[in-house]
Amino acid sequence: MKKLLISALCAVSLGHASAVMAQATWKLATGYRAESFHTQNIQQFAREVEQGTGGKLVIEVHPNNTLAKLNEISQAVQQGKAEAGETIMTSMVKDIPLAGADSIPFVVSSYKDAQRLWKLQRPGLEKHFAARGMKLLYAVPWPPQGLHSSKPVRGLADFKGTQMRTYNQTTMRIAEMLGAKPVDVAMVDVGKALADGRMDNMITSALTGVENKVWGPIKYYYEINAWFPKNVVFVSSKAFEALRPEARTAVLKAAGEAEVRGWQASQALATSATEELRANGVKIERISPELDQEIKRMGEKFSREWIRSVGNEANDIFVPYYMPQ
Ligand code: PCA
Repeated sequence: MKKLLISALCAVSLGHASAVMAQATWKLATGYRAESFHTQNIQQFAREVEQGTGGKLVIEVHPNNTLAKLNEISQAVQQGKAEAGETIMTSMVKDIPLAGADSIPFVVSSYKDAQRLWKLQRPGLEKHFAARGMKLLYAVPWPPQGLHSSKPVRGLADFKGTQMRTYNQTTMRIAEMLGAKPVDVAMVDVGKALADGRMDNMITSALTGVENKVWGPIKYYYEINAWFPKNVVFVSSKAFEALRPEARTAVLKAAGEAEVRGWQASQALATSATEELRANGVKIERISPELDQEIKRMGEKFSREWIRSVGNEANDIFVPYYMPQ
């Protein structure tokens, strides 16, 4: 009897141990603030994953560059410092040139086209992520990128020698092409850089202007709709594969829903943020047709450089993008 009891007890505790072992916590690093709509969306994704897995998988979100800096998040996941991460895709262009497809100026000018481009970009990107031991979960765009400036911008000459805030290699190259001095400033430090007089202008969303309360130093916003950069959320393949099949399915389901929700939020914020800039005294204007032509030409030069750096994979995206069946 005693023997029986002991073996029954062992079975109970073994059962318990395997349940505990099946529980996992993922640290997810992001370089954006907790209040950012991207981070809020991730928080909801985390809640849905927790519910969908019956509490077997907990995702702990570490915002604001606290676990790893924005540009180092993909390495942090590859090195196992975090199980999961979110970064802006273009932060990875050195390693994966294809990641820059969404930030070529003047290719995409609407959410609908941004969605088409994402569908074409995703398969190639997934392969590159997989080759580095990562699984891509979902991507959400920032609202369209416009030009914020402290002074009116009428022609290319108005960029010459100005301090242009950049947030990655792509925006740095654009600043160079415009004859401006690139000043690297993280999204979370834009307000301070403006207050310190370290920047005169920047190309980013109206939303990023609002989140950093740029009014005051920034007096003009030009809706040039230059590109729709995306943030991408990913996890180490090892962490993902360690999950039970049902948990994997729950993660992918929640990721699909987060993607749809994120695109809707981005689109709604695109309009409301521009209105908020206006309400705070920023003049919302259009650039002159001459400048428009000049920056479009610069966009073409940028895309030629990009295609050269990517090679054949660029065709897989842009042939169907420009010639849909
Ligand atoms: N905001 C981020 C990236 C793109 C955007 O709209 C930033 O300015 O850093």
